[in-house]
Amino acid sequence: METQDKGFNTRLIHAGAFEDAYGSATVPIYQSSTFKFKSARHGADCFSGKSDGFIYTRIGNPTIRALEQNIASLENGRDGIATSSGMGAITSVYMALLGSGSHIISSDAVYGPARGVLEQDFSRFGVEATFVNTSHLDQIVDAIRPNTRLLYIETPANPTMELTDIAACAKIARDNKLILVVDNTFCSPYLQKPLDLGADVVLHSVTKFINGHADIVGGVIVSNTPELCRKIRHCMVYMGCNMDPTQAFMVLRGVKTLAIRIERAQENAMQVAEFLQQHPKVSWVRYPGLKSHPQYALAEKQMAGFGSMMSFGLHGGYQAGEKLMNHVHLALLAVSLGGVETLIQHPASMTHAGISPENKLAAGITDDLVRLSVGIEDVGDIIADLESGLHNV
Ligand code: LCS
Repeated sequence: METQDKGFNTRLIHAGAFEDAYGSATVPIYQSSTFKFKSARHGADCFSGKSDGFIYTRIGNPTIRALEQNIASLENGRDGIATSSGMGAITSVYMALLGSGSHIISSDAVYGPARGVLEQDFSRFGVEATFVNTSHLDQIVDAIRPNTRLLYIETPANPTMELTDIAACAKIARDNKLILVVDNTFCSPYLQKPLDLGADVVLHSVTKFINGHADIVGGVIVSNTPELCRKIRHCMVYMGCNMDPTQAFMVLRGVKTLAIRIERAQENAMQVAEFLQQHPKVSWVRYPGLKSHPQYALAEKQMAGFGSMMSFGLHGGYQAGEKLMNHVHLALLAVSLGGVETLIQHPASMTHAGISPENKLAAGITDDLVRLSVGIEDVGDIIADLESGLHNV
């Protein structure tokens, strides 16, 4: 079905789906590593691009293609590239668009390994990286060098929940011939559409909101620029960062309920944030939906809702946070985020442990910061769990 003129909720269910020989209601799992050519000429045409038939699953597969087209449609993009994980998406983009002697400017608060792989690995191949607080646009402009190629942002940032103005970054990128890449994992296309705001590339860990059920790991990259799609797909295929057909099937299943999951989770999150904000043991709460968030106005401007991620600190610092995490029962003490279940974790010792203590501090990832991904359970139960946990702090 042609879905580009359909609404977002319709596209969640139908975009990318195709009719198979049996009229399957869902896109089947094409669990095949390779595909038979109709003739030697057809095989040659598939390789040269004259025919768009499938060749080999690392290069492309019908189930994976359906997911790529689904997410591309949700992001208002031209093409999608599915990857084995969110990190597979990030490293494919870095590999495709950076090279020896080139420079990337990135948010200092990003998912730990997205920064770590630049500092520890891409640096070995002569890629230079500068990390700044991209919430302050002047810091971006000051960091631009003649060899800067990429501007990479994550908004809201993991785990500080600081926001970066995507449209303003797109203007800086245009004026300076940079490619703007946005990690949209914390929002999903339901809440934020970076390509509409001028970004060149948007990527996701679909492990999180898009799949939403904490049962697979995966990633996706979307762009509107054919040349960028071509370059990134080439690197993804050569590095073997491809998704698996069963993974794609699971994500196609999960994404159908994205809108209703996010609606419920963000309704819960607002109540949880308000509860935490008034609690005497809580020293600060960072949630884009609270007027106390320093960029509340930007959240209202560029996000269609405030999401269900937040971070907060306790007056008792790290020890208090540790006690809280050991005394909650409903919230799972686990990394990852964006699933139907509420998760709590301590970034400084967990997801961002690979970043040096100085860099963590400079990025606002303080030792007292606790991160919460609010799920879709009954909100009264989530709050009661936090309340009893805080009682033990
Ligand atoms: N981007 C963001 C914003 C993330 O939060 C993560 C993972 C990734 C990319 C990488 O995706 P993956 O390879 O795991 O699919 N974030 C995690 C987190 O905060 N806790 O555990 C994983």
